Amino acid sequence: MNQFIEFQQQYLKQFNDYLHQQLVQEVHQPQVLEGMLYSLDAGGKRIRPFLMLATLKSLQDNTIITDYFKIAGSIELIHTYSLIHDDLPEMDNDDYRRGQLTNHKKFTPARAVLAGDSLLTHAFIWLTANQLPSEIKTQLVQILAQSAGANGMIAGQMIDIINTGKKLSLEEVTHLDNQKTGALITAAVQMGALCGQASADVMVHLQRFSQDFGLAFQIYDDLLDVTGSQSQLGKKVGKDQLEGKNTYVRLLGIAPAQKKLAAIVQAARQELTAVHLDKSILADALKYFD
Ligand code: GRG
Repeated sequence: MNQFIEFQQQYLKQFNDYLHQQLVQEVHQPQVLEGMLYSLDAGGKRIRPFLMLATLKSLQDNTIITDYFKIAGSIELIHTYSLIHDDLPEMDNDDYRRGQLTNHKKFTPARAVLAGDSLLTHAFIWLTANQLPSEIKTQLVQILAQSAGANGMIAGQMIDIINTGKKLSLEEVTHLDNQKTGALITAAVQMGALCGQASADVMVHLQRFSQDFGLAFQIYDDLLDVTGSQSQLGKKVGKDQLEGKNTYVRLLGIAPAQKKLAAIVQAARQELTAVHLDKSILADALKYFD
């Protein structure tokens, strides 16, 4: 049994429908809406929003989960924007994402830039137009903007781009990935913890848990790039190696990368054990790496 998967299955359709309907109601320019929905509806795994919701549910079992769809959705909007921009010819130049043509291939690069910009901006409408107290909303905006912005995901993306083809050290790759991939995952857990009124001590352990989760997610993604298939992943595989990307597999080799992944997952589990969350829905999210 995997409580995280059961939780996700319970709410996934409702969550996806909610995101779609909200955008249909709120975005009035037809081509802007079309571009946003094209990538959002393409069926991502929704790991980040469900990490936020699972953190909240693990802390407050009686919470009405649907009340937090807008908060969780804002994280997915940011993530989807980052994928659209990452796929552009001027960035990673990918033709397929989430099992379909990338946004710029379906439309045009100019339209893809605007679809990404709209998703990014709209995330902050959702973070502020909801029933939560103003103080919480301000903190949520801070967390998400810090993690997605110049000192978070964008910094990681910049380090990645300027170092493609050059070999970074293990420490440098970890720093890159903590920002590029880890920052948004950490934000998701932090936002769930904030909404779930976690104590300062629980917050510290959840922060460490989320950093480990983020790193594990990237190592797993690096491994899938060499062991997965295009139909499984919905995007081209083997590209990282070909283009000289700084990945764990390139740096360490497959077996040591797998060993490192297992050690990080174990460390993440211990953080939850320390605050008695080792039997929670959140703990079962770690089974993603099995
Ligand atoms: C363009 C500012 C900017 C940032 C881009 C997300 C990102 C940063 C780049 C994408 C390339 C990449 C492999 C990043 C690592 C993070 C990652 C594994 C993204 C894919 O996330 P999943 O697997 O995708 O959750 P789905 O489609 O399931 O949502």
